[in-house]
Amino acid sequence: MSRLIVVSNRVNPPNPSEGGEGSVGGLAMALAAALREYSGIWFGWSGKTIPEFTGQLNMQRIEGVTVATVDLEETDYQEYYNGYANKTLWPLFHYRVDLTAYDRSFGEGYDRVNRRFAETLAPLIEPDDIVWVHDYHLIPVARELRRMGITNRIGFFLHIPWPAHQLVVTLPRHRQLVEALFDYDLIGFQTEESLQAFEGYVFSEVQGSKNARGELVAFGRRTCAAAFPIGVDAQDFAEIVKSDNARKTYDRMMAHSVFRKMLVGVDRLDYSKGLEERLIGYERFLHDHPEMRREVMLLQIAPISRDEVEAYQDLRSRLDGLIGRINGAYAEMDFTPIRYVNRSYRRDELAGVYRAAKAALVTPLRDGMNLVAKEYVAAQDPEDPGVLILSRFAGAARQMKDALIINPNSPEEISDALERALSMSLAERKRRWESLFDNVRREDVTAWRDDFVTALRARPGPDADEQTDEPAPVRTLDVAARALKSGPEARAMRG
Ligand code: GDG
Repeated sequence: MSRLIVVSNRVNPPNPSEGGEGSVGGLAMALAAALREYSGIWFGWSGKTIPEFTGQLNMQRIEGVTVATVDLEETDYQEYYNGYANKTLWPLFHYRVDLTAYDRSFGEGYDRVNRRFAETLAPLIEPDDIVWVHDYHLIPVARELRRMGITNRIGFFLHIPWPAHQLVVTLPRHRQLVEALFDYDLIGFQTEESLQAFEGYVFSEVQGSKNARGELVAFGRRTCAAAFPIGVDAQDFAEIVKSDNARKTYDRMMAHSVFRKMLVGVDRLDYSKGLEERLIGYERFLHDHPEMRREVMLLQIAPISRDEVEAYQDLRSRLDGLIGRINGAYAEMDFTPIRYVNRSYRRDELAGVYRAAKAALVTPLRDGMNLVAKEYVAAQDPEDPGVLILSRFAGAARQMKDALIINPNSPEEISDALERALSMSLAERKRRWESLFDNVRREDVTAWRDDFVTALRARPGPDADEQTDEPAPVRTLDVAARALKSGPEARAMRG
């Protein structure tokens, strides 16, 4: 079988025997699971900077995964990572035009680093390899590899939302960015909504079309785009929750919340996660339900993220102020309504925390998917499950319809959902959880990976006959789209 080469900005295989300590990003968990299954290489940035770029590869074997990394220059780090990735694409793709920096030097740094990555990676690629590039940091990698004559199948998966057309066109180089995506054989999005937004851009901005095979045609090229909702390793999570460390953490949390119901939030400290809106919703709940004040407490775990970027520093100080205000107003001598923690925990400890929580608040303003929602469900006790309160703007809301779905911009909706979750009957909690867990288990990380890799392998190689670019009759298009779609029907079709 052909090798798989995974390319992502950071290369960070978590150590499962240590409970995955240190791996805060959702991406790392998902990719390590994929690479242990297929032989291959994980390529990306080492996380280190040096005075001058050398292109020297560091090869290592970490946790059963062959890892190849390269160091970047300080200017690369500032322009590509802190700049174009974290100050331009991240805010824009999360609908925060107000926080988006449109700085030309960032775009130049982004192109330069993507070229450097491609030049370092190209010698590692063997003729039969398939290459899977991840996320918004690395969109132009395929373009650069193609320029060097690499004809292997290359796929791309976007972990964050693809935004509406009107937002994409605020980018000065939007056309160039989208054109670069047409150098991939397959483009994966988290949701149908993102897929449709991308197609909307292609059809109306660059007069692209779909051909009879369901491929997108534009810029004189064709590619295939589909939704592949990412999942978690549900089986593994359900096992971790039985480990000693998870049980100890569970006992500790239960002991600290005697006579109270614990609510939990777990998020990187990021403005897309709706932390302020969540706390304001919780404050509204405390205000509107004096009878329940002594029955609840909120544990918010929020490891610091991207703290060199001003918007993240600002958010951190606003959160400090907000939490101080709420605790000041509602605390008693023996009770603090919000416990706020800026460090990260081991994965098994997190599992114990999830299990001890009667409800989870997952309230992003925009999120590609959100793995915390799925982990929370995977960690519940089937005989006494907690309730998931989930933002309609998380990609996960498309699959997790039995959560209490809320609009995170509305403090009233958050407050009402809390009231409902805390007074929900055991029968309703079980019914909702069973349906959620069924989905989390079926649409897990293995299904995601296999769906994507199978679809990429199925793409015609460079020697394939020319295909028709005639516009498709509508019925044929539907069939092609369905065949590509991930999900239970598609998997059932493949057996
Ligand atoms: C991007 C997209 C998409 C958090 N705190 C700790 C910890 N975590 C882990 C969680 C979860 C992961 O980090 C966060 O994943 P999310 O999906 O919530 O969010 P992003 O990091 O923004 O990820 C997102 C994802 O990519 C995958 O495609 O779902 O939409 O934005 O796994 O458990 N892990 C540990 N200690 C912590 O304190 N060990």
